Amino acid sequence: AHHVDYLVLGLGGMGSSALYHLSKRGLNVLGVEQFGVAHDRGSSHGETRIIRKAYFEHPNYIPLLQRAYELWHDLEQSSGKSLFNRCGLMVAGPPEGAVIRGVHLAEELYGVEVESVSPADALERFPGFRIPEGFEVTHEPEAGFLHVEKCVQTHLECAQAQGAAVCLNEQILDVKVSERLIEVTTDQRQITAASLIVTTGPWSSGCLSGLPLPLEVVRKVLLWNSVREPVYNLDAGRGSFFFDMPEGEFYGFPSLEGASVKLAEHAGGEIVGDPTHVDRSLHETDVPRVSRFVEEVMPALNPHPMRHAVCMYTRTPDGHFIVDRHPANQRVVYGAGFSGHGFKFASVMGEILADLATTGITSLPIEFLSARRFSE
Ligand code: PYC
Repeated sequence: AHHVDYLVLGLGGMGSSALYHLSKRGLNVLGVEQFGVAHDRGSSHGETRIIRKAYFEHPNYIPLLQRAYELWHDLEQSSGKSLFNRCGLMVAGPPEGAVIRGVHLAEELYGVEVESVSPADALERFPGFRIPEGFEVTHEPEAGFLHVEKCVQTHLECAQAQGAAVCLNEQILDVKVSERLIEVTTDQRQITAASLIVTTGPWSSGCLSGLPLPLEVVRKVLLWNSVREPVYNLDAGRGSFFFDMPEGEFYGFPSLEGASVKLAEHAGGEIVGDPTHVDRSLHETDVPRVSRFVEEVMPALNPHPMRHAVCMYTRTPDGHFIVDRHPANQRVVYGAGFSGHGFKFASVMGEILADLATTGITSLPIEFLSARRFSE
């Protein structure tokens, strides 16, 4: 069998970053990916991902976001690539809703910069949006979006320049973990490793079958709707947006090219049995909820999509990530269940996984992401 010191399985958002951080430390590391670089078969594709610090999901994420921001910046500096667009994020919802309250909690606890926007100012600052009556509007100027594929590609290119080995189009058939052995069988060979990092997204349960992780994979559809009036353009200063509507949570991005706006619903999604064979066609039922949101809130958009992409969320029961070590072998670490809000953390997750794999601990506060919470 081929032997390596560190083996990373899955080179999407999290794995490409883990490979980057391990190779940056001068370690002997190999990454194996079943598809290509920055492919569209998992959970790290579709042009854009929101990045923000006013983290309404839970304030425990904010220290990780502060580090994630630093690391995205470092990666931009060292690669010379522009990855993070600080176009800002508008959040709108009922003042007593969990989203708006969570935004203000982040402001109070961590001093995250958040502006309150009056209804009159919202009309002027966010043309093309019809804010529902009684909603509160906030704007986070340091938020924005990441160019998702470019982030993955840059982590991988830099990792390779630092000496990491990358094998693409190699399928994982079996992962054996015991106290004494880490052995991975692919469709091409056997690999033994002193340490293993599993970042296989929707394929995590398959790769960590000895560990019953409470993960559910869902099919998520991203839509691009054509623009009727040019009021959503990034180059005119427009930003990302997130709406906490009575019907659900809807989010989207400024128009990058002027012709369309990408948007989607955050909740819901059909359960995926086999992530390799998720249905990538557009179903009739994929459209109406987002169309109704567009008709109500974004009248300058066509309510019918001109293009779509299918992505997957890997959800945990509480919507929080799982980052931990394998109970049978502490040199096996994993990050899973990013539940549709993980990509912005990819930079810091790579660092955390590299810390855990090399020393067993990290100075970043991740206790709240431990798998123990499901057995306690
Ligand atoms: O993580 O900001 C986020 C997000 C919004 C919608 C889906 N994910």
